[in-house]
Amino acid sequence: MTRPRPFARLPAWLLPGVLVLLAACGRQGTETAPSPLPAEAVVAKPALIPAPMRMEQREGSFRFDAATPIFAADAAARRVAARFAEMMAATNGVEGGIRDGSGDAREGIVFAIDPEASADAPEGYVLDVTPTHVRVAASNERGLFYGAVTLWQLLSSAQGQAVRTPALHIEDAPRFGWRGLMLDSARHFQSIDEIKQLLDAMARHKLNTFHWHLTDDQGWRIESLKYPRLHEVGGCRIPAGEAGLEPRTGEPRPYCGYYTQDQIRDVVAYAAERHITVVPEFDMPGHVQAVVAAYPQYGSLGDTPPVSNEWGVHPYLFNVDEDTFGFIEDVLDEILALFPSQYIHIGGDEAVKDQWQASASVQARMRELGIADETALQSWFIKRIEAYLSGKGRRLLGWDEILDGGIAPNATVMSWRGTEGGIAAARSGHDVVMTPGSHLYLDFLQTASPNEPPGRPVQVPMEKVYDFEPVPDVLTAEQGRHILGVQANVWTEHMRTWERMQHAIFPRIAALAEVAWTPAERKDYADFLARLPAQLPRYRAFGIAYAQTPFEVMATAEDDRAAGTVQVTLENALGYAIRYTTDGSDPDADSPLYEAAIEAPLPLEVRAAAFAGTTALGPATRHAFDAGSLLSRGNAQFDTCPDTGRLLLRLEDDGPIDGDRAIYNVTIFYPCWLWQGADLDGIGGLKVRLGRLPYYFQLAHDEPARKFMPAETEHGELLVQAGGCDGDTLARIPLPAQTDADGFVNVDVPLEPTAGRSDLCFTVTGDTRPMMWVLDRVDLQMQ
Ligand code: TNX
Repeated sequence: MTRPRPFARLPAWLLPGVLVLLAACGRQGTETAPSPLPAEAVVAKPALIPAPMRMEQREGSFRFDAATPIFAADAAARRVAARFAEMMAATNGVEGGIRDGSGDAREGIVFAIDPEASADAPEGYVLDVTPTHVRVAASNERGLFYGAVTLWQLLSSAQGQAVRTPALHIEDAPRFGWRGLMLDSARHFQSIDEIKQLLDAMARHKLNTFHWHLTDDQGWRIESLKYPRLHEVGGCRIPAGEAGLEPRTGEPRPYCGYYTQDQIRDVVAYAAERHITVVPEFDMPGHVQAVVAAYPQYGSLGDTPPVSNEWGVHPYLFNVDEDTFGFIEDVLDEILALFPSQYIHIGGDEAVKDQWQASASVQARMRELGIADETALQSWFIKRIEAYLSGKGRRLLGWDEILDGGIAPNATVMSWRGTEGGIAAARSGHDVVMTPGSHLYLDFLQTASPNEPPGRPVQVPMEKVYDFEPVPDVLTAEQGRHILGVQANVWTEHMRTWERMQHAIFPRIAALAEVAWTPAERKDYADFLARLPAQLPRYRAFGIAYAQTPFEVMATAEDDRAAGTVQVTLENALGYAIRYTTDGSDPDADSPLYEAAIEAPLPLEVRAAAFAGTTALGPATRHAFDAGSLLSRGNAQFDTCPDTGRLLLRLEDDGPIDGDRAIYNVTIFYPCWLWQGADLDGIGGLKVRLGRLPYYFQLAHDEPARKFMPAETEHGELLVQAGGCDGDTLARIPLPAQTDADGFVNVDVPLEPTAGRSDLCFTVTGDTRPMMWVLDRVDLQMQ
């Protein structure tokens, strides 16, 4: 059975060039229906991600096509064979026929459960490709599935309905037992279909743990039969600003979502079929504002907050009354019934203790218990939950703050504030999952491209993910065995859509997979980059909208307006070769390779694309420069000012409800933008466009670091300084109460004629709460 090739309708740049298409026509081995063999795609080099533990190339090659029989002797092998056939159908358009058959067939492909095959590696497998047949064997279904993924990757290293692959022998097993991905479904909510797509993709990267962050200040996402207000009230928030209002009526427009218990069971079963364990998280004692909104009696101060529509560290904490523990245990019972995983994540992070300090009853209880301070109280709280979970035969997992004040006896630590917490836990004999924000937080953006979506612009590029070493060398071998593995986290504050989540996850998940699976001594970043291009058509075949920014070409320009020339520097974030044109055509494999900055008279149009061999890795980017374009800058082209605090965010406008929203880089502690070396020769004024955002952040103890200049007029002024942010004031222009209907205001800034270059600094005076002005663009106006 064959299907049309899924790539047939895609533009030429999407077609992979790593393969060689041989027009090898011949005769099929049946006498009655002679028909030409289809063209054969040849795998020049297997592109396997993650790289296997051991791989040896052998003599000869094996041909796979629609006529290749696939044998499976038992139910487990048949399930694996069916997944293999599904993957081949998606990527190569061939759905081989599965037959009942013994594990010793000498033709076609055999999937075999063989107790001898990988006895000492619970997730391992052995794969043999010979010129006549392929055998995939493992001692259990899980290992066999990973063998099937490898074989599929081998055959989809080239594309076509007939593939010839080199003979080889692979012995493989993962480095770590915990190969995780966390998805935050509280800040933004995903459909069950999207979650399933993610689980499918995880399995194809040999990841085996899905940590599901289901509760937070901004939303409770688990249906509770005993406490329905959790999902009914806690499942909805009114988004900040315009996004939370019906445009026509001005009525509140809630953002809601929760998973029914049936849906959760479905997800858990779906994951299990793909050899993935779902680990739920019920975050406590902090990150519970949505719970307190639904059941204020379990909060510390007795007030009823709304479900939060802000990001950051919130003050709401559970109180420590017996009733509250009764409530938590009831909810945990519901969670335990839904999730069979050994581990249950109870959060424990970012619980600032202000409310416990302010609560008379919490303080009284602390004294009664003889607990010295709030840190010790949190430790007591977590220990109590740990005892409860242990009593139910489960293991407690928490963020590294569960070390503070003394860790519970059997707790496992997820180290997110760097690796220090993990090191401390391993030294004291506790198990650890490494998930440091610096390397494995996928809410941090991956390139410096202006085309990145909203997120955190402190970058976590591919190489940083790839280079993460989960077992710190300060640990002894014995302590190192406590590192169960690694996990990347997808926090979704800035990911309103599934498209954005996919952008964050793919292709960095490929680097994560290799960190989690491949032995340290087999890791090689250059080799990984050589294998990555073959992964992209696989993503496309499954409809995955991976990030394009790592494969695009970015340009920066230095102009000489007087001479009428420009110098353009091109860069690809992953360092792939760049080909470009300056004649307005799209570059192809014959276009010049970029080697040094392009210097040319204005106007200039550069089109460029990154290439792996002869294959363009994405659409060409177009960069046009003329006398006018050099006078303008959009938000993403500005630098951040000195002394603005550490938190740079790339934020989306709060409106419009439908359609594209503007995106702004903002240093939220002190919004300020710098145009370094602006050429002011002959400039008589500036046109400045500002947008406006609701200030929706909770900074907890960092709040005092927020600063702004006093306003002299009611709505603040746009302040423009020359010579940097301590320089002379060029203009101070009062701003209106509101933006125009399009969400922006345009401000004309007259300037005294000056000469030469200067660093222009843009700020707005006045409090950033409740609304914050943000710079959208600046145009220099000729005199
Ligand atoms: C910190 S990581 C958090 C999350 C945020 C994340 C944003 C952790 C345990 N807590 O609540 O979403 O930073 O990067």
